[in-house]
Amino acid sequence: MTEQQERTPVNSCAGCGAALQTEAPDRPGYIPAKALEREPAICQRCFRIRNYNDAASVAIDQDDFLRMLSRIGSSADSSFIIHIVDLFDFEGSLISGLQRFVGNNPVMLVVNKVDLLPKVTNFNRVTNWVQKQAKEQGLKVVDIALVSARKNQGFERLLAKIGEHRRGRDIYVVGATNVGKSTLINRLIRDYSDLDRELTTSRYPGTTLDLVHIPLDDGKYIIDTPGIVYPSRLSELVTRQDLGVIMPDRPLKPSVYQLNAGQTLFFGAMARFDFVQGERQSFTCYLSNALGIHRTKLEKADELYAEHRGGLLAPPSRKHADELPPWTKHDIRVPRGARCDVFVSGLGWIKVNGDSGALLSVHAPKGVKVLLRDSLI
Ligand SMILES: Nc1nc2c(ncn2[C@@H]2O[C@H](COP(=O)(O)OP(=O)(O)OP(=O)(O)O)[C@@H](O)[C@H]2O)c(=O)[nH]1
Ligand SMILES: [Mg+2]
Repeated sequence: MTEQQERTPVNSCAGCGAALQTEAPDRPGYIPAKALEREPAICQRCFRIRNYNDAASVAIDQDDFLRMLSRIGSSADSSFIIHIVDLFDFEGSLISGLQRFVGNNPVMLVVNKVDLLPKVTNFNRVTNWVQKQAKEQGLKVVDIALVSARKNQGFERLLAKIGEHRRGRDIYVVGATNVGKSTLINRLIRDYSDLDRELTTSRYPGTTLDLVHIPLDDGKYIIDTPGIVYPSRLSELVTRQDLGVIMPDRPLKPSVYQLNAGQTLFFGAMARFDFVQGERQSFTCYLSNALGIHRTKLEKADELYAEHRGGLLAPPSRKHADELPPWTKHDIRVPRGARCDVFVSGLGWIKVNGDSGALLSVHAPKGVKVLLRDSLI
């Protein structure tokens, strides 16, 4: 048996890594027997995602996956870890405690989806911001790179950095669901190798189901992994249809609201932003362009929500309104002179532009991460 066969079982799907089986169509890895001969063999689910853009979501066992991750860590210094985070959901997609899993193996932080930032963004500032955040989160990284796997931005530098730090090790690509792990590896395969391979990607979280080993020129592997599911990301809680609304697909067009204290913004019926106290100031919303924002008076907000949830205030639609957890209210004090964003994981952020401080209340589905951070832009 060659090393490659040993590591990449021939009986696993080349798109998502699931073990192939011909018995149960509704279980991961199902492939009709006659399709088994195709080379490379991909499961029916991957086939459907690629050709019809539809696929049932499949839950994988997170504990199994976390155990797998910690096995990477137990072999000290034998792997190079690329930790991908989504710039649109930075705090939501960062793996806190990654160090615990990966032991002494070097980690490089790759911040993906930079194409979503407005065209006029100052990227030096963003790089500094990422460095500072990573440090504050206690992440020990050998390097940081900003890229867009979709738009092929930052790849020359990314490759140079990988070349500098990898030193002949296998590369594990890890991250939360939907951050673009498989898209990034596909980009590397397509533009920087002669391999004829393609990993399955989709706009829904939970696409990759098991490890997928892809051979590198030096006999080592780059390994795609399933995403870690964090229920603190709004994007994990909404329906697939609503995900299409809250997840930006093109560069953000921030919208600016001049508010007086006592005014409220509704972001569909996904979240609510109350300006409770402070001088008149402007707030810049960095949210998917497809999500409707509705302004009202704070004193009328409860009533408006009760009456128009799922109608004027949507998504979610009336039919799906009860599938999201009820809102939790987060009281947030923005200090005088601070440059801050109110961040809602999976939804985006609201930049507070005033210097005079503010008292805010943010209502978001229970469990969703809401926090105040240094402003990104
Ligand atoms: N805007 C933008 N979208 C991206 C980028 N990279 C990936 N995506 C999109 O993000 C979604 C998820 O991409 P995947 O590559 O499947 O993500 P993943 O991390 O492998 O996801 P799992 O396998 O579910 O863990 C897809 O809709 C991609 O098109 C990027 O650089 N910019
Ligand atoms: Mg994937």
